[in-house]
Amino acid sequence: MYQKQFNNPNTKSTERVQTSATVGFKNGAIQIIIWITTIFFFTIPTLSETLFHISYVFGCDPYFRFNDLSYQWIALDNWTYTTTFTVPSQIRVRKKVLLVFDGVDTAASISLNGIVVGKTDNMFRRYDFSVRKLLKDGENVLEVSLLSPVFYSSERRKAHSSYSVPPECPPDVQKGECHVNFIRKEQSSFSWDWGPSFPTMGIWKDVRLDAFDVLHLIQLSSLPLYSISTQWRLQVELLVDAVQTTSCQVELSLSELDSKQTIQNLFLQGRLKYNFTLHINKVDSFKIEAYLTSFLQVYFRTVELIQEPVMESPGLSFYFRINEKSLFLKGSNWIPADSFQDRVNSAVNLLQSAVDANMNALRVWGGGVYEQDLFYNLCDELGIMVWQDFMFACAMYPTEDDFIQTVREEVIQQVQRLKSHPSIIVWSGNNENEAALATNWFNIPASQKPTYIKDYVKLYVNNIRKIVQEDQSRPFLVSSPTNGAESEQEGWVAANPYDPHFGDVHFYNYNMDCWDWRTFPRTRFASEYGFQSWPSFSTLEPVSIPEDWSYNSNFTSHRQHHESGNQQMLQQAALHFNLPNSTVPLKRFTDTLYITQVMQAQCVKTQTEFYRRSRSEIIAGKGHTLGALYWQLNDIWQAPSWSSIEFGGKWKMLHYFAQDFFASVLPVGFEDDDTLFIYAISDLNHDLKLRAVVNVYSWSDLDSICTLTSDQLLVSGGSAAAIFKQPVTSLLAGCGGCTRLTCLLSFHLENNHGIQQGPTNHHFLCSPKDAQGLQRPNITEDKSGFMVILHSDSVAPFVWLDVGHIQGRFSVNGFLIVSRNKTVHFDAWQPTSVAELSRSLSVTTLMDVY
Ligand code: BMA
Repeated sequence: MYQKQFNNPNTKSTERVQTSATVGFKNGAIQIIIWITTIFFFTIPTLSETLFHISYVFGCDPYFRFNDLSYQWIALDNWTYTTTFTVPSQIRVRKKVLLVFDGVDTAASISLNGIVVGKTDNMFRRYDFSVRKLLKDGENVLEVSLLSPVFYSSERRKAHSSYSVPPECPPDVQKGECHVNFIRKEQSSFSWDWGPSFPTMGIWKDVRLDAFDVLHLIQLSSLPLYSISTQWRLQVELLVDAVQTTSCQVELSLSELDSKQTIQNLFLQGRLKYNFTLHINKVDSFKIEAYLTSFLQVYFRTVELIQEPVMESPGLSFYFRINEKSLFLKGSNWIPADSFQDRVNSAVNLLQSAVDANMNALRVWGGGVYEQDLFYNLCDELGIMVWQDFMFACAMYPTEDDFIQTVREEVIQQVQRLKSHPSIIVWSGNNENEAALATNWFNIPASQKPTYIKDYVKLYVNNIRKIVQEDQSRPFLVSSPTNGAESEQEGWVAANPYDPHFGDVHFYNYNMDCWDWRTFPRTRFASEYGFQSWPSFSTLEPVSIPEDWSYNSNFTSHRQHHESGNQQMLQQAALHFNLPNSTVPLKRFTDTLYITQVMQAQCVKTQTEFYRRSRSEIIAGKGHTLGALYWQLNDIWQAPSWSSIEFGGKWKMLHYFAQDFFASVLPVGFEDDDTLFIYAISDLNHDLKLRAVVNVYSWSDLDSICTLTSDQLLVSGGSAAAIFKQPVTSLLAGCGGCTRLTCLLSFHLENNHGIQQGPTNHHFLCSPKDAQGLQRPNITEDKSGFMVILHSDSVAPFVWLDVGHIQGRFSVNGFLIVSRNKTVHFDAWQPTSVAELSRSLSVTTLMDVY
């Protein structure tokens, strides 16, 4: 048993005299006023530390080299956090005093002045304990005794003797801990296929005393609801703790919209929820608008998940209609931004990076945490739609009473906390658990399957779904992937939850050739797909030493948590690229990191473009794709993974590619039976008249050999249409001696004034490794301000600019050069200088790695 003692510096009480909450719309505010007595709160700040800070005490970054193994022992022991504090008299004289923990990670016994006040077993719940009688004059001692989460989980597993709840342990390659499904804690904290095992223990959110005499407002939430008959109404929910039964006046008003209501309400003694409805006279616009006030914002928007028969296709559609407009969801999947939640400060940067890559949606994946309020506030403001999973992933779960009870409380609290956020457009019960059952990941004998289905339905349908359905403002899906309405028909576990005719699909295949779009399923909604890559050297360097810097080092295989992942990346890359072969070991290593990023960017681009061009058509009964969320946006540490952003925020090549492949207007080129097609895709609200312009280049020359232009086409807003079609042989024949091996295509869309719409795209007619005439370009740089002008004397694919450790991003990167000059800007996220940037700048092109 280890004791950790904190001193108690400068604790102070803060008086919260405000007992009214104000919410707003546009330039005004809705007010919810309850006339009650003063509330006091008192923070106990020194407990807000997580256990793994101990590794810093030992002087080492837990992410350094093999420290995840070196520090394994920390989570195998029990720990006690102790603090002392004195309580101001205005707190102690109140009729009720609550000791509030916004988040304890995870299994703990809490005592105040030697008396146990309660226990915790769920990281995702807020806990409070009535402690007025236990508080003393002078020094109070608060103790939080944490059980090893590894030990706790294994004890729970042993107690569940009747049948196993798989998986028992993660695969060996993940070097993780067992039975994480028995503890209500971030599931990836026991290791994942992209993350280390750091089963944290500690107090990960605030601790305080809340003191009051009559009423305490614990949670305020509001939901704007729309129906044709009643139009808009605002459902306001107050979770109130009343010391005694009290009658109070509650005033709801929205002056701008001329809506006001005053209610005399009886608040019964105890903790109860009260619902009020404010009828709104008129909302002029469906536009999401925010007005920040002290407690809550109100936004008006509607969400529908459309699952209805589709012409010429078996199955049902699956797409989101927001404010009566069908939207293509473009984005990625969010995982925890750090193993140590209390040091996450990158949300702003990561979410801004998502928006900068033209994403409009993120899925908060079910093996992590319900994110902090700031995350959802930012999503509201930045216009990122959130697919919110509940925190269950890739496993079966127990359903004993106490487990169900703690999950119920977790779901009630999280829905109350999060439902006011318009950014959340759908709740989803779990990650891949329907698929795990249906396709028998865990080799459950057929005779036992009904038991697991019964448990599945009990947890996600009869409990979670029932609670969440009180929120009528957004849909609930039981799992992801799921067949949605069809899964329900089949008793909640469909025979094939990956059926492309229904719901959403997760798809991974590392053995196929990712340049061949025929290998991708033409789904209604692709909520996960992806390929791994390595982060850049500047990200790995701080957590490694020179002996680690080769693709075959112990470090390189240690950081890879996905079986055969490092080989798969090279195999995929080798299909189209020569693999790095430098005799200088460090260069060979950094070139290999680069080539994995090239491969990943190109693979995810091909797949995403396939989904986007499938939005308006049905081919062989499949299509009408209206969602592409690739796996995964961010990283939890410095390691190979499917992410497009490295730990620390640096954009991989994929993220730069996403800027283009998620652009609102986009030309996509592909071949079908040796015919080149170009599709014009538009996510805009209005129609465009477009033509495609195709430039044919030789790999050996910067001057275009010939230019082809399509007829003009009316492209409706929110559609994808073929705009150009020509057999490759006739195209090349008409273009002076070109062959598949000597030429490549670059193309863009233009409006009727000849103005380019959307980015320029390209299509390779062969693999770059077979290209004839591709030369090592001579690239020189002119730097002025934070701008680089590249001068090239030949065609150069995958040109990569890197400024090492300097935080920031380029305007474009990983691009194809088919012009003599290319200007690139650098957006610095930290103070830097032209001199520093110039010193750090390196330029790599595909030919440099051969
Ligand atoms: C998906 C996710 C994660 C995983 C990823 C890559 O299925 O839900 O569990 O990290 O695949 O394997």
